[in-house]
Amino acid sequence: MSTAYEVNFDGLIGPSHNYGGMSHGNLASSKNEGDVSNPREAALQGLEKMRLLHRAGLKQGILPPLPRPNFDLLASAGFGGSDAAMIEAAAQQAPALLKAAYSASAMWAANAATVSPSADAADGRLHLTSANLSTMLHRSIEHPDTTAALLSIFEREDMFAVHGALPPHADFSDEGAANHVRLCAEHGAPGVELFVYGREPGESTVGFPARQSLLASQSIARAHALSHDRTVFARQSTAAIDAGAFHNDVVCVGALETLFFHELAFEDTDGMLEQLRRAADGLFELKPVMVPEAEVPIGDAITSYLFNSQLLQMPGEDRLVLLAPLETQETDSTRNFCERMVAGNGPIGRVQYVDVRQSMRNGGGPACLRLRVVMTEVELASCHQDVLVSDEKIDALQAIVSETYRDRVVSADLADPAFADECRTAREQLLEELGLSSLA
Ligand code: SUG
Repeated sequence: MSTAYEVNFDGLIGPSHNYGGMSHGNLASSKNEGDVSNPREAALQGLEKMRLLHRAGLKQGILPPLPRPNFDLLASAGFGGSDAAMIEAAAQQAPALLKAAYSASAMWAANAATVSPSADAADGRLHLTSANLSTMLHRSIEHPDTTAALLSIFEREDMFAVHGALPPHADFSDEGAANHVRLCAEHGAPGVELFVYGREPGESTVGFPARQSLLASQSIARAHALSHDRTVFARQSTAAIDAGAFHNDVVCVGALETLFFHELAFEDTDGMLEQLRRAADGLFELKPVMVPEAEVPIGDAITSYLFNSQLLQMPGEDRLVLLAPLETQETDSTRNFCERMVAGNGPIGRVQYVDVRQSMRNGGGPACLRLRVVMTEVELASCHQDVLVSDEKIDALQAIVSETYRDRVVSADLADPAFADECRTAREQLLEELGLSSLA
């Protein structure tokens, strides 16, 4: 087995970050609709989180912001002429569409793709499938640009297989790694992949939308050449979705042998754990950590984002570290739970809090902001190097953000063609720093 690292690729928050209220079923997005956003602060917070993990000795990468506004969406809706003419007409005739075209939602890189490391794939390649994100209009426009970015970063076809998104139909609806957990003894060893879905093909649901379909999860497992015996499909509970867990990663996170989840996360918890144990047989012993509803009500889990934390193996620490949002510290039940948990002798030994409030107010915690890519040393050395983080790279990106991003955006700003120019200029500078100018 070759040495492998879990590399976190975080989405660099784009200059058009705003509170659009566009994600039905995502309580934070609905609650903060129309509030003033601060894209500069958002991007700086995200970059500080990357710096923290880099300094802790972890491998950290960056995914670039996508071009916004997305003029293809406006053109699909019949708007034409110059960029300024399209924006002005859309602002008048279809403001909701203009908002979708401007969304910076690609920052939530956990939704960019589903990733299977080469240790799990029969063909020995690292597989990435871009998510179609077909449930929400503003997110469904991400995947062509996401695929292009992934192809630029993971170029070598002998090592990496980048798959385009699944068909844009509800039966195939796919939200990427937010509904996928990989467990293993160590990153480079073969693992078990858990796919969590909320809906079967053809099934209609009431209440909040179930964004991940079983067919999508099964299709990805096949395309990634995963072993049938090491793959588990489990259903997300309707109670969790209706409480606001629009993705499984709002109520569950896993790393190495540990699965940390809320009591109400799964439709059949015992069945899911039994399947996982069987799939892990001979590889590792599963360490489940279930948080009871009686200790942390699901409503608190969702507003505090206890589970939308990064569960990390930090160099030099025996037990795992939970990198949680500040909101988890500010919520009594989750803070108390964390204190009890680390005082015990379970697999999670420390909780560290980070400020990602700008993202949180749209329903994105620390875990939403990153896509985990387990890479061998050779794979890491063979991907596009300019997206890998160093302190100097963070400094350079923060300088661009400080200079080119606004510190205040409201929906009326989207109607101003000058804002589109600013967004383009900022992105071009960031792309240059990331050696990805070909994506401009
Ligand atoms: O898809 N919010 C995102 C949040 C995604 C969080 N990702 C994970 N849990 N992995 C979503 O609902 C809100 C955008 C707005 O309303 O402006 C939004 O898209």
